Amino acid sequence: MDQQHVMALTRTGSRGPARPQERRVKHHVQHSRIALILLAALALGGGLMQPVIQPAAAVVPGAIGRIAFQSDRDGDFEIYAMGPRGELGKHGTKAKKLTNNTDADVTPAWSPNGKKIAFASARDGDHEIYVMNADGSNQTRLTTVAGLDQLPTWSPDGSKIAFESNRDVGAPYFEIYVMDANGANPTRLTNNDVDDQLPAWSPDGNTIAFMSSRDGNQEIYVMNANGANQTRLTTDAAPDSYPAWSPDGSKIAFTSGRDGNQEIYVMNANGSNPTRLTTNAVTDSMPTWSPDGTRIAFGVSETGGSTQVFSMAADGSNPRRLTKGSAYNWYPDWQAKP
Ligand SMILES: [Ca+2]
Ligand SMILES: [Ca+2]
Ligand SMILES: [Ca+2]
Ligand SMILES: [Ca+2]
Repeated sequence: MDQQHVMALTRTGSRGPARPQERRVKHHVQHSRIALILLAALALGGGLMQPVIQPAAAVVPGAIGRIAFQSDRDGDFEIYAMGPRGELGKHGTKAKKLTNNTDADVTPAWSPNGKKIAFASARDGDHEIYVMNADGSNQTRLTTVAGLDQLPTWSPDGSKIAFESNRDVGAPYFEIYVMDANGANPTRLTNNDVDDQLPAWSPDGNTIAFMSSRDGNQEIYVMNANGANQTRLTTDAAPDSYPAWSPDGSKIAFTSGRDGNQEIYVMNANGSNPTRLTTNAVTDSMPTWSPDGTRIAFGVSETGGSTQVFSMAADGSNPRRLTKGSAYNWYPDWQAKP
């Protein structure tokens, strides 16, 4: 699994942890209330409040923002971001390259406020977690430990980042860790002789979904954000991986091979009612929800060797290809518009 996963990141791709948005929705509600109060004050008292009202009214938390992904279209993997309709069609725009170096930059994860991107990069010798602004500026390393640190996922309040790592000496397996958003206080949450990977923080902040092979094959699990109460949600002989929370926290999308090849599924957050969303002969993987919950972006391996980012409605209908070319375009992560 180690080698598989390294390969996944450097060539065949990997998936997107969930980007919790519920807190932003709460903020939106709060902002709306504040705006209403200010509007009332404005109506009663004149125009003094106008400058305050404007930014509050302009906030649309949970609105569909850009889609970050990793691509090797320029020779090695970099992080890119494109508009929600992708690079094709009348409304398409070319993706903007946010990193630029000769080593792998992979697995982007938008911060809950949509202003930063955490990602993994091998630029300093092995995979470490970095963070940068949404425009690619101010790229800062957060981890400094030998071993693969990758797959970051933010807590919904933006204060912490969970990730997977095989850093611990004598433990060649991946475990889930959490650290402060500035890289301080890394703490291991899982501890066993199998791989625990692909953390995805729930929108309410209480739960981290992840993939583990502890019961014989890859299954989706959840645990408390402090590592307690590790509980299995899937029970299928095929690999189940890449959990991604819906913005309201009620559902988890994931990848499974249970019907013959890799497809996207969705289940209730307690594991009930798994439902297949894609049906085709190629690999569909790495789901990420749009911040308004209406669509799911995911990676698709196409015949001929390229991989592309697609999106579809949350019920699996209306698939739309978002990237083009012959490169690997993988691992989408959907931004809540700041
Ligand atoms: Ca690079
Ligand atoms: Ca490292
Ligand atoms: Ca399984
Ligand atoms: Ca498929």
